[in-house]
Amino acid sequence: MNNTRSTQLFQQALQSIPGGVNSPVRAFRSVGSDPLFIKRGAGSSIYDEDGNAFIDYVGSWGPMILGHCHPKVVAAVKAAVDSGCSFGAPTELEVTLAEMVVAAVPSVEMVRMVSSGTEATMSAIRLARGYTGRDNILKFSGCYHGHSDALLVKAGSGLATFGVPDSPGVPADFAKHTLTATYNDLASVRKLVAANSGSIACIIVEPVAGNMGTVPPNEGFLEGLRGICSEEGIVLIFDEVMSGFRVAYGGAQEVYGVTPDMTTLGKIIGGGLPVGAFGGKKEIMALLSPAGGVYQAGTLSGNPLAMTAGIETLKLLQEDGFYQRLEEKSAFVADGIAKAAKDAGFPLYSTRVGSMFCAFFSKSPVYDWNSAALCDTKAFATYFRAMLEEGVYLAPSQFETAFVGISHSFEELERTIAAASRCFKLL
Ligand code: KE4
Repeated sequence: MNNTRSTQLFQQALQSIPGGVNSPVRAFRSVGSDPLFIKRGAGSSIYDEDGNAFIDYVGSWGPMILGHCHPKVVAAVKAAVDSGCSFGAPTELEVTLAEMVVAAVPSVEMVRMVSSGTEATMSAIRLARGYTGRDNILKFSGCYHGHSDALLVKAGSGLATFGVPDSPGVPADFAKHTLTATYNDLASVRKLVAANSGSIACIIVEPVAGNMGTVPPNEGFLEGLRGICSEEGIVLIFDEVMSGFRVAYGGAQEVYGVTPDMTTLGKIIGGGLPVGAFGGKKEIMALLSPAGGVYQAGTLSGNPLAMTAGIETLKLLQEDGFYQRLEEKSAFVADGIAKAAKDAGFPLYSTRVGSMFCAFFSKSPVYDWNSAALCDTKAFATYFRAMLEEGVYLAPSQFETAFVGISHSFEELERTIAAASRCFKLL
């Protein structure tokens, strides 16, 4: 594959951007390759600066559930930009998207818009601390909730890829307020809660973990967290930045029937433009400035272009049969890749929740960070590079999720499976 232009651009980028990228995982460090510079996307495909075409399973890490450049989203944003990019004042668009989120997500009675998932989780935690008057928080190793200091403690995405579970620059005094339990292990949660009784403000969890690869919740895990939080007066936060509007229109909380006290969102609700959000019970959200004393703010929060892209995207997700069609496509490709590995005699542990799926290079089941970390990341890197040569763009890390979009055709899914079949035989 010719990637001359990407190589030139990467060398140029390295002079002015740390690591040559604006987000670490994009650097392809864990797959032993230089990143490709993408020129454009269209539907389920992306095209790099050398003209190579790829079937895209990253989809901007989740937002592009409709595929790239959906005509209705593009048209709406083009029209919106003619009215202005940003006012720093309330607009009707913010009310419209807020009402769509409230109508869709069971736990959300009120919602605040921000500009990233990191802002959403950071703010939700501050609000939970303000609501409970407690300082400690509890998260799960292998889960990633963005890069605010309190959450860069055994984070799952990015840092896990680099095998650096804690980040330099996070003061020990901050990290000590973050307790870390084991995903899918309620006993580990109960132990920490008992040892810190009355001091935990919130438990934040990815209801479907997507940042150590895709790890579904075990039967009873989410219900167990709900019970513990209700008993202990702990705010249960579902971080649905990735799973929200992805695994169902109402997110994982609709799929599993467990309602948290707060939910964080991002990615899909911006339709590819920068949006995050946090919402929940009115009695909690009422404490948020300027209604209450818990401060949070943002110059571009509720940005009209981002709101427009989000509104148009959510409208299209409500079309009859959307999630059923997405489920059929997702099952087809994930099962096809799993079968290709099996037929090649290659050990793979496959997981999928809706249109989030992962091929773990592991002989044994993956159900938490410790089991995910045993994956053969070298073999994954070889597979990733081989799939790229086949025109299939996967997430450049074993510890990420692959996303199917509604614009992926069955012909492309079949091509993906055939490519995987050839690649597994190389390993
Ligand atoms: P952002 O700040 O990147 O918008 O959102 C942080 C975040 C919060 N919560 C969950 C569950 C997330 O998955 C994320 C971000 N996801 C990663 C993908 N693993 C973004 C990709 C990147 O870091 O470049």
